[in-house]
Amino acid sequence: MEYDKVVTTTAWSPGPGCHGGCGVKLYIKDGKVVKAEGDETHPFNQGRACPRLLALTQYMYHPDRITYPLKRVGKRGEGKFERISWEEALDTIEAKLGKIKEESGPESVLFCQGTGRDIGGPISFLAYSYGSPNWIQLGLAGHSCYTPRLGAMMATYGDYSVLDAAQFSEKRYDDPDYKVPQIIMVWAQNPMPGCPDGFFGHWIVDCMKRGSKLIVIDPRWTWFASRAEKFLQIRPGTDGALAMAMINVIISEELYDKDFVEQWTEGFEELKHRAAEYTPQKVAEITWIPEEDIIESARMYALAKPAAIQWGVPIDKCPEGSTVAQAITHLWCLTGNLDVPGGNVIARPAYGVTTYPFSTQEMHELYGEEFVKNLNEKRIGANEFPMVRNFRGWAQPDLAVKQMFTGDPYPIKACWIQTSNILGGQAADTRLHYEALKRMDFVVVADLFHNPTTMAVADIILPVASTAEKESFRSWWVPLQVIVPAVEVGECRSDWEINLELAKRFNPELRKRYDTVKQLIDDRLKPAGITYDQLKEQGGWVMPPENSASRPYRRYEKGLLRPDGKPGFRTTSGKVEFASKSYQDWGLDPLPYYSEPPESEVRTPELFKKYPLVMVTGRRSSVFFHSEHRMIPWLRECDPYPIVEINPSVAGKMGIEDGEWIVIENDRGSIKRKAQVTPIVHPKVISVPHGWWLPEEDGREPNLYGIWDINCNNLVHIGPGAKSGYGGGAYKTALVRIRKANEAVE
Ligand SMILES: Nc1nc2c(c(=O)[nH]1)N[C@H]1C(S)=C(S)[C@@H](COP(=O)(O)OP(=O)(O)OC[C@H]3O[C@@H](n4cnc5c(=O)[nH]c(N)nc54)[C@H](O)[C@@H]3O)O[C@H]1N2
Ligand SMILES: Nc1nc2c(c(=O)[nH]1)N[C@H]1C(S)=C(S)[C@@H](COP(=O)(O)OP(=O)(O)OC[C@H]3O[C@@H](n4cnc5c(=O)[nH]c(N)nc54)[C@H](O)[C@@H]3O)O[C@H]1N2
Ligand SMILES: [Mo]
Repeated sequence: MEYDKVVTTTAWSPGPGCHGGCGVKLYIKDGKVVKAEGDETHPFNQGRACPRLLALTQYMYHPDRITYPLKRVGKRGEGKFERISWEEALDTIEAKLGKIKEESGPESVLFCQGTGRDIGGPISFLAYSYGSPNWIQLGLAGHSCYTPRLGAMMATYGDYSVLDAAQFSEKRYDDPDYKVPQIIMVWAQNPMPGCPDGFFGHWIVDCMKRGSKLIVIDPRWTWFASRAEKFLQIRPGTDGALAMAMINVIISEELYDKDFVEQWTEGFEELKHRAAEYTPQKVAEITWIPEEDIIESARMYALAKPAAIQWGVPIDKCPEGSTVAQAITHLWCLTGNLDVPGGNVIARPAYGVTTYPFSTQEMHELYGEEFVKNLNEKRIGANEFPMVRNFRGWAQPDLAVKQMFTGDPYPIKACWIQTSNILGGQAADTRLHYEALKRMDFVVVADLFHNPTTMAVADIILPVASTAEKESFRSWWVPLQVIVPAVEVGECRSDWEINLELAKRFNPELRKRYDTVKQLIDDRLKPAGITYDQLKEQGGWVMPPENSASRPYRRYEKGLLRPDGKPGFRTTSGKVEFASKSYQDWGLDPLPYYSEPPESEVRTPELFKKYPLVMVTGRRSSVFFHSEHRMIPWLRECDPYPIVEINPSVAGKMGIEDGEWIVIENDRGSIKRKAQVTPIVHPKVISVPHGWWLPEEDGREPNLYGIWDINCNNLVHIGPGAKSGYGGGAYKTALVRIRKANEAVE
């Protein structure tokens, strides 16, 4: 085929979904994208692309895509919407939210996002310009996605880390300073379909090709597990105990890095004392992992130089996720694998550019200390949880949903929902969030497609531009890169464009600063000394130079991490803190410990008799991003049904055949799933993918695209909550039972 032009850009939602970063080429013919593929010159993905990117054209030009603003004309849930102009949509929003601000205060509006697509920047900008402190992932119980891990690393050494796959150097694996990790511990993650949190999953395969060996910790045989030296088939939610036992082995056998520990850390004796409680023998019982496997894995990891850990979201979803993450963080600190080639390197946003204020530190840099202080007065959860107050800018989701009912300490009147399908994917306890959202006076959803949330509660829907239609930028983590618009579709506008326009209406001061989105981007790019157009001209991306704070290695030796320029880490002590002073200040145990899942064979044995299976939800599919893409033909064909994976020993006993529809239930309700009988799951566990709704079904109430029948979050509770306010969303540990669909309910 002949093309009119090829546009080189970055793909970062909407389209492929995901946490982004891939360089892509979009082929344009007659004003339309006709083909999308990976850009082989881009250091992030080196030409590779996921199925969702390859299906971009089906996504962009799907007949169901919303391409102009809509207002609801029938009752909520009737599915009657009418086309309106952008002017009418924005005027209505301005008037309604303006009135709510006047009558109830700006804090009574929640600004709700889903996971970290290209949204944290625009939505926080709008929330703060409007005056609301309540920027939130509504429904994400315990804010259990990445935040507990980020918080633990920040509290331990004042920065975040990721596995070093040479991603911080444009030469990648050929960089002479780089070393391949001898051992990679893939812990509670399946990075290939997921590419989570700025990490490209295939980098692990690249490392394997160059010699890395794997230890995999998962209740399920993943592709990586089947190729690992050691596969630890763990009981869901017990990772904290396993990490403590590994620390125990590494300390008692003196396998830790003595020089690093002595020179750069403190709190070692306290940690040693705490870890002594967690003998491999005791932990073997807790975790279902044989004692010798725990010991051998700890030795393998500690003796390998370098070694790295790549970890996933189930850690956050453990009870007290921030303490589990702390224990795992200690593993790479104890073994001296912090910020060394092939270890867990410190990851900072490229050039210190903020696309998305990850932490309070960045909030201070963007908005000033006074602003953050005021924000905390009314931010939901900031007064109850010191870690929520001091570590990140978000509101706490479990308290927020309660407040939507109680109005205490102030009423919640409206939700602005942008990049989140709360009822189709994000929220634990779907019914609770459905009822909470129904109570709102006004709900705006900015999305590309209808979904159960738009159908149930949207009053206004704004049509959003895909990744191929927008101007944006990204500094998570490297390279610093721009997103370049290739075409236009209908009347769709980018999240930045929508939010900047509304922000100016609520805060006219902004008119003086930003006429266009590009001006705003240029402002954010200032720390890099480059403009959007310059970056676009030079190919769209740039890597931070050597010896800068956003490039490894061993920055703690060079004085590149602390604001005072001294060697050491960005903690009060300047050291890695095994006993965290921040945790202590926040009223938490300064040392890591294990706590049992809220429902389990150990904690609730009576319940376990009734519901003897652990339901692990949410393993990622490479053709879907959460609840997205179910309507895209090429993608749905690869993963057509809402399934449940069941071990043959369990299915056999119950006479369940592969492919048969079955019921999964607990005291909270029941759902239907198609059985996939497979030995890859542990016999005491079933694995249930999340985010399922059926776009081909009736979207109107009461059906709502079938969510009450198939969304697994009907069976997931929001959990008792973690002490820190972060962690413990019970998405991986609910107890359930299964039965054939044709059996009568007891
Ligand atoms: N059972 C279970 N539930 C889970 C999980 C689990 O493991 N198990 N995981 C949880 C986790 S970790 C997370 S982070 C949440 C995620 O939950 P969400 O991030 O809410 O994910 P989605 O349900 O896909 O909803 C995203 C919506 O935003 C739209 N969208 C996509 N990109 C953009 C964009 O750039 N702009 C705009 N305006 N709209 C966009 C999509 O069309 C879709 O309707 O789900 C949680 N839910
Ligand atoms: N294609 C695609 N990519 C995605 C997403 C998507 O929906 N689709 N979602 C994005 C988001 S927001 C996130 S947070 C990431 C999440 O991506 P991951 O962190 O990889 O999370 P999961 O796929 O939920 O689980 C990973 C593995 O952990 C195992 N597991 C489950 N429970 C436990 C446990 O208690 N302990 C241990 N050790 N293992 C456990 C599962 O069996 C699974 O193999 O992916 C991101 N990337
Ligand atoms: Mo997530």
